[in-house]
Amino acid sequence: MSEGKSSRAFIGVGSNLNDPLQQVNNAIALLHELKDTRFLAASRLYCSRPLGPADQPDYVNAVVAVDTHLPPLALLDELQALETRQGRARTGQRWGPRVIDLDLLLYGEQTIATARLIVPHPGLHQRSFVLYPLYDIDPGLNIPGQGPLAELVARCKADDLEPLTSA
Ligand code: PH2
Ligand code: MG
Ligand code: MG
Repeated sequence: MSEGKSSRAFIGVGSNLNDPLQQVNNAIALLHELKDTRFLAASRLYCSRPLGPADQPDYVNAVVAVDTHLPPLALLDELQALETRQGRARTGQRWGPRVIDLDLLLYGEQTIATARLIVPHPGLHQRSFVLYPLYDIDPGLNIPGQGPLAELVARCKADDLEPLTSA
């Protein structure tokens, strides 16, 4: 990785099609190779009941932490390229099933609201499948505009979520 200051970013990983467990593991492997970026940690993997249309398979979800020199939109470009490389078609219905989903959840302490990118990721603060994996990696984290992650986790039920791994 190049010299100079980097930003800590968190990436949500999700899949509920074509062997989701393998899709998520594959995505985590690919995230190790992101340019200008140091891979820091992956959360446990979770089985998660679908948010949105109920007539779709359960998801496997995880969160990855990186330190990156890529600016937010360049990182988003890389994540979307990985989604495409892993067979994601960008035509699916909103909140519908997908082979792989890589969401830029947090980028340092930044708040971003543009047509292409909203950070922190909308809904993050109330989604069990994001909050619990984030907590695995960085329990002291503060969510811009929302407050301490620990408080959000304490308020969020986990009855739709089950850890698959203990790492
Ligand atoms: N992603 C969605 C819609 N619904 N549900 C779960 N449990 N996990 C997800 O990652 C997820 C979802 C759209 O990105
Ligand atoms: Mg997405
Ligand atoms: Mg998503």
